[in-house]
Amino acid sequence: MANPKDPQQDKKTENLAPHTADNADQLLTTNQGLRINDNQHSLKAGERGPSLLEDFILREKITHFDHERIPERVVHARGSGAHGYFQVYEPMGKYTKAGFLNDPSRKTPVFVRFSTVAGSRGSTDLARDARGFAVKFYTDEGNYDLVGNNIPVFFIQDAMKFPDFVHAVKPEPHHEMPQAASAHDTFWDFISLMPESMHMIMWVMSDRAIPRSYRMMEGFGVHTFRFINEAGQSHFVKFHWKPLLGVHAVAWDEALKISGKDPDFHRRDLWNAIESGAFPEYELGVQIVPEEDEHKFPFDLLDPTKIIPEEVVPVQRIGRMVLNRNPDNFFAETEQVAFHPGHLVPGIDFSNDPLLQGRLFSYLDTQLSRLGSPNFHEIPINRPVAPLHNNQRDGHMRQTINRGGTSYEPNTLGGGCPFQAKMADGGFTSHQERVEGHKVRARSRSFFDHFSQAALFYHSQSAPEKTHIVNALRFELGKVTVTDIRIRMLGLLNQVDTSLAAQVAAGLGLEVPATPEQPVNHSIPADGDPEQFQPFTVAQQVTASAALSMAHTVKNTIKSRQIAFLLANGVAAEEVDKMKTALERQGAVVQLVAPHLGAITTDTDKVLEADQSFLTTGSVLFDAVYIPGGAAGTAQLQTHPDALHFIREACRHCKAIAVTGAGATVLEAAFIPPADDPGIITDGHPEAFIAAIAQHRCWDRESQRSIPA
Ligand code: HDD
Repeated sequence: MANPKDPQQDKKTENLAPHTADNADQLLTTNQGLRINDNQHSLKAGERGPSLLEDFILREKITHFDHERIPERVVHARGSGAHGYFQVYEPMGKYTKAGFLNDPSRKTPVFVRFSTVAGSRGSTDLARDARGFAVKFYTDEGNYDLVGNNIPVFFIQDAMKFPDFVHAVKPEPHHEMPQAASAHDTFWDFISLMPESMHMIMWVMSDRAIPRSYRMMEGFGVHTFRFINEAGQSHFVKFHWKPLLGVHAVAWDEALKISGKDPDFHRRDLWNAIESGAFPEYELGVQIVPEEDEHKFPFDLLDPTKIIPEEVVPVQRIGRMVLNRNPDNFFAETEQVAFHPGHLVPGIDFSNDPLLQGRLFSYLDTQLSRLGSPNFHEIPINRPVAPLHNNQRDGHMRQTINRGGTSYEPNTLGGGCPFQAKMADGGFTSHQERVEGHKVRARSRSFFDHFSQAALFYHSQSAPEKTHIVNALRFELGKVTVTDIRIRMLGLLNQVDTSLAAQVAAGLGLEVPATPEQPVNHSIPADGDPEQFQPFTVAQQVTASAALSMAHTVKNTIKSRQIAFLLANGVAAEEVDKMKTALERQGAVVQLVAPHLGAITTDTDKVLEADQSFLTTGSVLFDAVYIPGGAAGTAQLQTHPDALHFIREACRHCKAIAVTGAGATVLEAAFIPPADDPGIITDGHPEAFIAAIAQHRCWDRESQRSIPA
């Protein structure tokens, strides 16, 4: 019988990894299996005497505790994981021989880790930052890792700059501030000298960098990869993850407040969604480019600061990933999982993107320092499901007990085993790309258009999204203390879009510098010819791309949306029931928020139980607000400062608000006058409310109404 006090332990008993342990009905032991009789007291010389060195039980326990921590990841330290599976829709044999992309009947197990980049392990989920989107596919042919982000481009073009970039964005070295934030001098100092970062800067200053949920963000492999088919033919490929719930973000003011109210907001959201059966789903998309088209784009396919617009090469959706199981143990799984872009399977290969090439060194190296041993592949979460046989031996914490007298190849004493695998047996061979060149530290001129795609992104945004980018830049550069850095940034922004630069400059009380003094690229070698490094611009194939704006995302579902019902004693029970039933039928989650926890009396015999009080929650943790009628209840809310703040803040953050009956009086008390606002439902129609919530936000409200929070 399982321990009834631990629901986590009670949950799952099937398909457990080989080393899974639980304590249900077990006796307490040391790590050597000795049963412990007293876990309360150390061994002492007399009741009030000194502790004895002999106490091996105390020493084992404390020593283990002292060594509980491993170094956090240098980047992507803050993360959350989930298990699930991936299933391809149709065989992709025309392009790739990868087994898991060819058998629609196969459910390939996956483990996904979402993360922020800059913050420490305990930092807030809602930092303005790129999000990691790393997927480990446990395929029959070995583990394949697609180690991507929620943004399709990167800050730099060459891995050589990665440590500089990370040092610049991390807390400043002298005082270790600020945590999980790019709004500080060193980051913008670096960026202002690095024009190649401008496209990525547009993305991280946009709302993509403050997602509503890990379940509502896209993922991208970023680099161009290769698909290789049975015939050995190569196609270039860009990977995408498309969330079925659409791509949605919170407001910046909201992100700041969520960081205080619930720094685990994304982690909790992912966990709760999976626990409740609202499994996150994403479709895997690919953009495929035949080899012969490599040079047909106005940018270099190997440049990780560029996208292929979806209007130019459409994204084909080739399969679906479902995340349906939370980890059993955060440390063992989410913390110890080791991703590496070099974990490949036959049918997928690299391109020469110089950022990717550097990553191929970094990830293995970092696991050695973080997990402490070349045997990290033996940790349960990292083990392939494909059988593993080789002559690698020993090392710290080796688990495998290799049998036999030979550990080399070729051999005769071991019967020649293990054998090299023929290609027909799934043996991996690298794509035989023809390469020749001088040994140089250099970058192709084809990488030097730093502004056209930054402009493409900016021009593709809706009006509210553009405003958010302007405000993000005003915020971030407003935190910069060195005026020269701000001015350099205005010079760069001016080359993306003059009105963007002018608006940011106005917010900073500065003038846009005369352009171009010279769009100097400071990232040049000591003896480099500055002329050679001058950026240029090339017309892109499209001037705007609908796929880049979140305004065009999926807006037809309220599944798993969090709806606050504000109520107090005397609330109209029938109205609560009706709205709750309608919303829950659509998969939304309703929480009753009241001035106090416990029982809430209604206008009938029915008594409701409050889920939250105004003290334990806040509007920023919800997607929408409903205020039911009932004269006594609404009378209380009308004068309750926290209730009024809740409503005004939700309104300011452009959320859907619905009232029924006397609920309208609370809206009036909150000084929210009736207006032509599709997000405020005053006739209480559940259908209208559902439609408004599905829109995610009514962002136009920001410019049309000035409701203070
Ligand atoms: Fe990286 C972690 C994604 C560039 C070096 N990276 C890491 C993770 C993700 C990415 C999702 C977290 C994996 C996890 O959840 O454990 N990184 C990217 C993307 C990049 C990128 C999409 C550019 C397109 N990274 C990049 C470069 C380098 C690194 C250029 C080094 C040259 N990244 C690392 C690392 C990390 C890492 C230091 C830290 C922890 C780890 O690898 O396992 O090796």
